[in-house]
Amino acid sequence: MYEQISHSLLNDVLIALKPEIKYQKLQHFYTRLGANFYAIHSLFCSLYGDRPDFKKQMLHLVETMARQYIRRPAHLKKTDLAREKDHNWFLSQQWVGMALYCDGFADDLKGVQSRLNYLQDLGVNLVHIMPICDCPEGKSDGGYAIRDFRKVDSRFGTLKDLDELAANLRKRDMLLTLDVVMNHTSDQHEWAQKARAGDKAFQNYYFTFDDRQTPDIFEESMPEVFPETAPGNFTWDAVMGKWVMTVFNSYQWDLNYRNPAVFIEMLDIILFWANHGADILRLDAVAFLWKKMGSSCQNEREAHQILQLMKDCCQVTAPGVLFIAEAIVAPTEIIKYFGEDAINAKECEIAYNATFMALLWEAVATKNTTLLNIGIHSIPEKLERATWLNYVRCHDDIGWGFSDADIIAAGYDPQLHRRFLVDYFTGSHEASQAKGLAFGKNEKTGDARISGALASLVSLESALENNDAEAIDAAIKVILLLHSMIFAFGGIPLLYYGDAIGTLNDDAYLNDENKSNDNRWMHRPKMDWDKAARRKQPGTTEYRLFNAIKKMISVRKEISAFADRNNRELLHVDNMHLFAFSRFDQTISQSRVLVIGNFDTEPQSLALEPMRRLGFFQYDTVKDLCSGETLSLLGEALMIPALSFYWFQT
Ligand code: OTU
Repeated sequence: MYEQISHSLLNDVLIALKPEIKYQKLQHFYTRLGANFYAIHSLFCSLYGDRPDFKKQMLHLVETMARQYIRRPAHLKKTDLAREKDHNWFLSQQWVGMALYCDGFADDLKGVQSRLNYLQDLGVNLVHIMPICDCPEGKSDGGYAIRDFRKVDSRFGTLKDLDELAANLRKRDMLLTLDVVMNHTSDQHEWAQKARAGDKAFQNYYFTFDDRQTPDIFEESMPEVFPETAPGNFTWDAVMGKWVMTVFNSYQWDLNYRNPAVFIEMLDIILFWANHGADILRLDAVAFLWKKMGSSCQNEREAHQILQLMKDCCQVTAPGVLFIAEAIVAPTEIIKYFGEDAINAKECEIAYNATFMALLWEAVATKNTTLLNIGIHSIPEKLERATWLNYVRCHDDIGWGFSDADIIAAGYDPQLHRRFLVDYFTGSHEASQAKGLAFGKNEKTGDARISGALASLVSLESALENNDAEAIDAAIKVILLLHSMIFAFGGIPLLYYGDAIGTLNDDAYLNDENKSNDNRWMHRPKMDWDKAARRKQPGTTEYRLFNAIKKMISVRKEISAFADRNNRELLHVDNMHLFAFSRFDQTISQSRVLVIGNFDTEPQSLALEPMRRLGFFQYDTVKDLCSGETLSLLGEALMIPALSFYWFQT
């Protein structure tokens, strides 16, 4: 496209702006609009250019950005300017996150505010509050079936409570992350209600069909997300007399991004939450944004264009705000959600590192790191101004999202190996005391994922039941080992609430008819604050976990090599139980950290000579940053204790 077309369109749009926008002083807005307009226009044109009302939609888009810019509070505009100057601010090792349910963690938003000291005690300075928007009671999918995108659910409080919490977080230099559920709405959302009542304009917000003809074609190539509880991807709505696309639960209607009105509405919602103080927005289920017959309806090119366009538009109004891509897809696909390049096609600055998460769990089950090593190599290089969200557990199930080719390269049969993992974490394998449950079992494909709390999956629950001190020790070690990996790997570590005190599976969901058929609720507990208080009592499990994690966090924050500047080197060591990589800071010589984890239940040896050849271990001793321990390097090998890790300063 010629820039001239873009320039002349921009002029037309600016002339046509409503007087209440036109006569405001919006210097920074116009600078950014000018800088981003070529990209915005190109993307908008590629998605919606064939519509007769394209120009009108373009004007509507610019007005939406301008209105939200006018509403953007002055202090957030100041932050925008500061972050534009220091645009890599989020790559710093200072950031450590936690995801939590507002009600599970502390009843409501006011409660969360009263518990911020707990987070600060641990060292957490980025809080992801799980969805807080208004949802129908019951059919809420844990907040991901939204009835009103601009209203805080009354169970959690009010928008004013959120504003107060955001202000309080800012005073503490903590970041706020909120969800925007872009892919679907609740069937109780006003748009769905209007569609149901026969309003054609709103039926066009969704994918609605009179008969099964088109749905049947879609079904041929679309996988099922919740095969047990919500089989198929379409639901018959008797009132509307139509089929509607529902990829997730039957009460979650997929939004139709072929309609520019949907894009503009969602942009407005994104900017609404940006203006309420969210520093980071987690964009849910982004892989699903574009539906195309004959495809899996995931990771489509247009889904990426929608995200690029969202990013460009958000940068005009609220450039300090970051996006997290929640795309739990294959490694080669996840990477694309950062964007294809930093100038023309940037998307989300942050993405869930689902591959690393799944590989870590695989290493726990097999007690070796063959697949972990292979799988990590399969993650392509990311853009410079992009970072991972590294996590061990989250509110969802664990899916075995590594590639079959990698499983084969590791010497396993893909189907059997995936089955082994499910057996291992559900405790049906003889070598396992894990207490997870299979989730999303697909009878057709034989696939299954895993639900369960971290502590229960690493057998802390069974160990406590059996009062087995050795097994308790081992479980604690695994929890710490897993955290040592996400803190050191590169990216923002995201803890899951409850994990730092060893919270176990919670069965309460079984007594709630709205939750009992979704076992992900077993790891969405009500925080036990008496248990949390035991973190202060030496000798308790809570004390051991909390203080070790707290220590790791504080060490991480001091080591600039842990900032994510594509400064990781994966190391091949000749021991299939060890996982090793180094992190370095190019700006400071001698600043290199060697990270080693032993996933086996026996001590494992690391041969020193090959490491020396790589430039490590040049002296007779080496210091572990976390424990402060100094180890002798006089032998030929270094023993790495069972289920342990080191962060060596070399
Ligand atoms: C996301 O999930 C959320 O994290 C889930 O809690 C929601 O149920 C879902 O979207 C629908 O809003 O879409 O891109 O259990 O890993 O559904 C991946 C499967 C998603 C989840 C998957 C995920």
